[in-house]
Amino acid sequence: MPELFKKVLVANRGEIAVRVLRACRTLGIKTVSVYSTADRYAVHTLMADECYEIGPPPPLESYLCIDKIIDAAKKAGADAIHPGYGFLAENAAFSQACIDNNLVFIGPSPESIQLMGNKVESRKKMVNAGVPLIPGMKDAGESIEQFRKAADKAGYPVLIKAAAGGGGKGMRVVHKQEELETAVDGAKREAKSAFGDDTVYLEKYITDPRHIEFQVFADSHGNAVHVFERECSIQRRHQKIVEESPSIAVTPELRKKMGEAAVEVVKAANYVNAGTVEFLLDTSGKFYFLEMNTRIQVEHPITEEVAGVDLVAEQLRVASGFPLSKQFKNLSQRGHAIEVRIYAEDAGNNFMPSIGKILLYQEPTGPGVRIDSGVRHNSEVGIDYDPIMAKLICWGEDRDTARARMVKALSEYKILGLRHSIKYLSDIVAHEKFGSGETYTDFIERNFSDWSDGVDENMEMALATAAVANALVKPDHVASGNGDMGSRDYNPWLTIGSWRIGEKIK
Ligand code: MV4
Repeated sequence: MPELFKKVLVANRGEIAVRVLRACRTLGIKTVSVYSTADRYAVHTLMADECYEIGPPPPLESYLCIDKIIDAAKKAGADAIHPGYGFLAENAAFSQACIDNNLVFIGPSPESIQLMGNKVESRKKMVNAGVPLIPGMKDAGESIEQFRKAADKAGYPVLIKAAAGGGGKGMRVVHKQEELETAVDGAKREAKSAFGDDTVYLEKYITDPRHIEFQVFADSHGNAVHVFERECSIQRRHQKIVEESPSIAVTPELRKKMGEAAVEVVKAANYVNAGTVEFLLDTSGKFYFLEMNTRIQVEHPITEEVAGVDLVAEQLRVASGFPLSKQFKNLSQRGHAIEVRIYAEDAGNNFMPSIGKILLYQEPTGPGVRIDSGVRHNSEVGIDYDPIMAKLICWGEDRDTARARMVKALSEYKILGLRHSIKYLSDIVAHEKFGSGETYTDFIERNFSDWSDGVDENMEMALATAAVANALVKPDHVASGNGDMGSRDYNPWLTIGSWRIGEKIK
């Protein structure tokens, strides 16, 4: 009989580190965090039972430094390392280094990570497994003649992609033959500089697709399941903005077919632990394997809410050697969940990162409202890392209830001291086209390319002044007509609406 880990090191920071630390606590596992000097007082640092400094703020000198993290794990006597997402999560060398040092990497094998990191190799593997692929090259392209032939066969438009790619880097759309050679050369150059590998290949370009991904899970005893889909079509420059589950484009029949294909991918890759199989769904309802992400993802909570499972706790159990727990063998979907990512950035000004100290931090709550956050009152948001502060996840019996809860929760979410994306997110979720489910990958470009928050700096200053004045008013001096507020703490943040303090008046 396997035994749960006694102590786990979390090789990450921010909201995902906090999420993993929570799961460890739920299972009674002792926790170790690592932190850069910029994160000395971060939530994840202070929350663990033990913490180890691993270097200066730049990721290459701390959160990406394999040796320092392995050293910390050994010093602490940890049994296993959870990599979260980003940083070293999909680094085969890190997964291998854990094995070499007698530590369990909470994730798949180095071989699975490597296979899925190479899009040409993973395509080859999936052809053999009978998983539907986007029409295109069976191998990396060598000569321009090969690209011409493949493009003619697939039919224009086509897409040039980097084998080492993913996340959109090194992609070029080609509409006619005359543009092909330039696009191949450009894609090669970009791939070389982004990944140190200039291997590129060609696929038919799917127009107006939806991005549908399946959560998958496999144990080390040969069991593999899917935990339904997430629709992540609402993106901006390959950054997801809103995710939901279930997808309104997926019927029960399609779910069955796509889910079976996702499980085939898992089996063909000898995959163990949590993963995500991405598909494109075209306008005619055909689906194609896109890639597999070999990590727990940012948007995993919507799956947890709809399926009623704890994916991170299951990662810990499965990595300890347990078979999939019984709730994973009898899964069903209930209701609808939506997630938005709360970033420290200025959505009204080209999404410039916004740095500084959080002066006031107030999270919403209520039925169906969940927040996974990595910050609190007085947290510093710096320039060294991805500026995600938190995720807000709303669940409801149906999509409209989840949406209404999201809009309400966003209106109660108060973060002062930095620019943030709350109003932008609220406008998206409340948008008529979002309501009707026209959520294709060009949703943002189509409907939000000229979005502005409509807040003028003078008005903001006036509102800030009014809020301070209001905060100084004693409850029994509040104007009548508001019910029996006299007996409560008067809190102006609840009703003041979506204003914030920006850089200019800090
Ligand atoms: C595609 C595609 C259309 N046709 N492949 C973007 C990120 C990378 N993982 C794959 N991507 C795409 N691959 C073919 N053959 C369109 C995209 C794409 C996209 C995919 C999912 C979500 C948002 C997207 C936004 C632009 C392009």
